[in-house]
Amino acid sequence: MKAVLSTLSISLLLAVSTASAQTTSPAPDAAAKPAQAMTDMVDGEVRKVDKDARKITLRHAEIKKLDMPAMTMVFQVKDPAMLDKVKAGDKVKFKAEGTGGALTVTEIEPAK
Ligand SMILES: [Cu+2]
Repeated sequence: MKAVLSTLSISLLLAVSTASAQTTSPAPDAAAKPAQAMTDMVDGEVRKVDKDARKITLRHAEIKKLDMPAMTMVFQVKDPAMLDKVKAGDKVKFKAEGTGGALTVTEIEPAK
């Protein structure tokens, strides 16, 4: 995991120095940011919502950030109000964070 992080940092540094070397206007840098944010959102489908337990079961695509293959699993949610926006069967995009073995959904939105 540490090696992966260092490689990522190096890639980022390289990307930044390459970008500044080529900079003729600030436009390319601004365009790169939304694309980066998009890669954080994971495709999923809601299987089950459990408001009382603040849990949601999601069938999700690969989560590269967390080194996790596609699967169906239970997540906790950061805010139970998030569960009012989705229901079983919905296609969603979400963000998850790992904290000591338990994964928490920090953002979720219906997929178009
Ligand atoms: Cu998983």
